[in-house]
Amino acid sequence: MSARPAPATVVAAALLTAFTEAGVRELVVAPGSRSQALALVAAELERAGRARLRVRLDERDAAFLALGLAKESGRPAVVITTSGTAVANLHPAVLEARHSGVPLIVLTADRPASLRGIGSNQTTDHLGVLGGSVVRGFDVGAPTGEPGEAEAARALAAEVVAASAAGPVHLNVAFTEPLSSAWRIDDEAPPPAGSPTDAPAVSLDAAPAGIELAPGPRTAVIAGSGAGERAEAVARELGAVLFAEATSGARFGPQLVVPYRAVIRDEAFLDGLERLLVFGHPTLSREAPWLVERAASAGAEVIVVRSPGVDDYNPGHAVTAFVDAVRVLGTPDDRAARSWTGPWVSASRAFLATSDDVPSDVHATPRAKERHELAALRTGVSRRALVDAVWRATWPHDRLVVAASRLVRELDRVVPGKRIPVHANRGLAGIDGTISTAVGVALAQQDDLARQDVLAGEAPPPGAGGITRLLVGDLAFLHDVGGLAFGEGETRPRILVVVGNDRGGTIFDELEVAEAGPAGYDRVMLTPQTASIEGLARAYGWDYRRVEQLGDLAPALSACAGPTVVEVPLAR
Ligand SMILES: Cc1ncc(C[n+]2csc(CCOP(=O)(O)OP(=O)(O)O)c2C)c(N)n1
Ligand SMILES: [Mg+2]
Repeated sequence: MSARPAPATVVAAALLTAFTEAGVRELVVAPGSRSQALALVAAELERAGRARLRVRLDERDAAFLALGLAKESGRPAVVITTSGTAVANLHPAVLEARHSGVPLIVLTADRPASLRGIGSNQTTDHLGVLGGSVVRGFDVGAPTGEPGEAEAARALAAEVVAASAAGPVHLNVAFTEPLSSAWRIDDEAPPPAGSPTDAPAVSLDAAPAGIELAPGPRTAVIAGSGAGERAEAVARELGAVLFAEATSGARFGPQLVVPYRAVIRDEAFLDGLERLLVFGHPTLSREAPWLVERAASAGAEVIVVRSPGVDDYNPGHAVTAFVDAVRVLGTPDDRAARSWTGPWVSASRAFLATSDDVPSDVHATPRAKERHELAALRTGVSRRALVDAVWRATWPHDRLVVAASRLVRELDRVVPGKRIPVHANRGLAGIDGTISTAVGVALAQQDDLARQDVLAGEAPPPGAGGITRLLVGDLAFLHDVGGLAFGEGETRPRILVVVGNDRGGTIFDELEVAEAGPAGYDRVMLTPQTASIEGLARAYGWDYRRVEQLGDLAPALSACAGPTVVEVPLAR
């Protein structure tokens, strides 16, 4: 290497240090030659305690890991890759980030423009690959060592971080030989005081100006994925009923109505409804979009509270108003509010009381009850019992991640109110990248670096002592099995990957097509599988537990010393 630093490294250092100064803490690298300057600078930033670095072989996993880190931390996370198909592997996570408004920054290394379109090795149109899926794309020519390149790179990094407030951003940088040179952070000026922790984080739920609403009209609030606690507060302040999906982060409080599907179909409810508010992205029922259309056609006000960066939720184009935020003025009249919400909240309590797995007549005598309970503990685990146990085991300092599966629908149907943080990739509801996303959530939750005090003066994050649980089906588990891999020497978080193994995609069994039972249904829809979940877990160095009896489930879900797969066989 020459004594003069390579222009590639000068620009890589300027970009990445500027990212950290703008609030980025998490860097994820997948290996490659063209991206070496970026990767080596990232390693040096980690060594100096200026960022956390995770390394993943598979770019799809790297990108979903960054997605999970960004979702949980609310800060942009950066994923760094080389050129060619590596960039295409980022696409699923970029799409999910686009449709759920997550600040994901993808930084791809490229050959210079002069080598594109002439059959050069590993060269394609990177901006074209991700172009339709990012909120901004930047294409930067190869650094040549001209004065001012580092300053321009720093300004660009700040622009990229700002743009990521609305969703995924692509920064494509060309590099020519020499592709890197040695670089130590000590060569640079020290970071500005307080940086990077004092830098503004990009907030996923920034509260821009919105409308003011008064209690009075009989109101229902629907909370979809990403709605967050604000939806519950607004429902309470308005004296409204709250229909909160299990992945909304708003499924709690006195206004909550768990069996919301049935209530939405109830004529008495529909006749009474005067105003409907929607927070987040409802995806788990047909009833929510149906209600939007029905309420609007019956003359009710339908207000959607926008989520930054994502398409406005507008089933049947029926929504009457879109707003950025809601502020409630005044307090509801207690009697009027109770007469509106009372019947539905009572119906919810009755539903929860009777929807227990244990039939009520077994409580007849203590002996009978005891016998029944013993028998129940020895029975296999039902889907219902599994989702219930995972929900019960999770507390506010924990995190729950839920995959796209029949299990998330079961969870949404039955679990009671509980104020716990839940994540799910409901932007596009893919079964890809689920393990990687959950590992990202766990790492951000447990934030070891903050506890080691490397980033001076920072208090441990709220979830520091908790466990992340992922509830996932067998096919989604197999789809992202590579997500079980950790980079060498990296932090292994407390994460339980709970696999409901019904040996195929039984979500499709709930469709009309399954009832007809056409020839070939199992082969092409259910897609049966018999892989060894234990073998895969152990191959990646994870602990493994298998739970066959209900009585063993709760203990298996409460203990977690490190990455653990819990397999729960389920009947189809
Ligand atoms: C990337 C992607 N491919 C396909 C689908 C369609 N899909 C939705 S759920 C599912 C099967 C899930 O099976 P499993 O994970 O075993 O969960 P189960 O429904 O059996 O509980 C499939 C293939 C999808 N959502 N995303
Ligand atoms: Mg399955």
